[in-house]
Amino acid sequence: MTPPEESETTSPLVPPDADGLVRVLSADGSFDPTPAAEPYLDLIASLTDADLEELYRDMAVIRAFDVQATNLQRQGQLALWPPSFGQEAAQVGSARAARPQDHLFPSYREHVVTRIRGVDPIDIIRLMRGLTHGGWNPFDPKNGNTHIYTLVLGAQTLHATGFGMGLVLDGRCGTGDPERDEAVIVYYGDGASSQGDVHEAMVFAASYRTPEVFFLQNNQWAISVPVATQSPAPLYRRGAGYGMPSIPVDGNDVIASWAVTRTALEEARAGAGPRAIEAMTYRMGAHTTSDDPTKYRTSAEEEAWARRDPIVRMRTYLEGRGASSAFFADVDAEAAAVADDVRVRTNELGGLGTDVMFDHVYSEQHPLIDAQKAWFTGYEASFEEGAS
Ligand SMILES: Cc1ncc(C[n+]2csc(CCOP(=O)(O)OP(=O)(O)O)c2C)c(N)n1
Ligand SMILES: [Mg+2]
Repeated sequence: MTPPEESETTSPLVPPDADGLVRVLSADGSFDPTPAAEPYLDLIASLTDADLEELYRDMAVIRAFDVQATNLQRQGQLALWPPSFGQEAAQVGSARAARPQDHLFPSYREHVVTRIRGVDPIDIIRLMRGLTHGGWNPFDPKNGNTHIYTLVLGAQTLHATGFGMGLVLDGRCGTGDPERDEAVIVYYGDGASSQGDVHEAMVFAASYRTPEVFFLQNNQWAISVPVATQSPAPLYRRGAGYGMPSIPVDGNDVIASWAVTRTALEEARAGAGPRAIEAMTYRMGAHTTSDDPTKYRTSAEEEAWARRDPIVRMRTYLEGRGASSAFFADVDAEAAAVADDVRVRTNELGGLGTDVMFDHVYSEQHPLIDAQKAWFTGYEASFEEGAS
């Protein structure tokens, strides 16, 4: 059977464009701004060739890392891997829009967001190998104010709002100095948008006017639940109910994602209160390496979204602007080097001492944890040579 014909925006496999969608790059890589993109065009014009090439490089490199990490999980090196495959433009655009003094609260698949801010990708690998509870220290200057991954859906929106309230109360935003004022960006998914935590976070953000951007990556799926089940109304409209400007953006367009987030962060930082962004994207891979998406979605849908691949789109655009083949070769070489480096360093990680996993559960010693630690130590010892 031949796949059904589909138009650019009305395929049943790809939701129709949201009202007011901001997009500048069409799926075919041509520069074709939507009417809602008009207010952002001057800002976009300020991007140099080097800036645009950096956005592409970020996306291409993290995809190679993501594929490598998926392979490492398949080879038994990691317990789990949540791929970022397909969501690179939403993540790169939004993270590159932040200023150094801003604070980022990821969910669990924002691999390129953390890398852009300075987190060593091996720290995510260590987390997914079960070697650490947290992964990295958000307050270590090399980690660029990047808070740790949060697997409890939506909880990070409360952390971000609390942090934003602190910024307000400490006078660290809204002073009128964009070099000094700080903002917060928090990442969450379409499934997480149904969590009470997200709504509580929005209530407090709105009433305290936190300098905060709620960045929703609508990747169309919450494991096997399609986004239509989360809400009969488009998710970006929810922010308006809390009195926040809410902007739908094509999350597979890295330039639009950058411009919309840059603007929202600048406004929030300046004291205008929180903003919501819904980035329309697609999870091109499995939810995690424990998931089999063929059980709940069609290959026709995956193929329709593959034609909107954010990296291919940007590459076509850059080629049209005259980017050299030497540039693309250099990116490919860097991507391969980063992926190789992660493999080498993963192989050097080794296992976990039996003590470590129990040491930081509570700040003080705890009898239940002591009992679990003793049991686990005995269990591990039962595998040793000579154990009966
Ligand atoms: C509070 C809570 N409930 C359920 C889960 C199990 N769970 C993990 S990921 C997930 C789906 C999340 O979907 P979405 O928010 O759209 O993010 P995505 O994985 O698509 O990036 C669920 C239900 C969880 N981690 N936390
Ligand atoms: Mg989702």
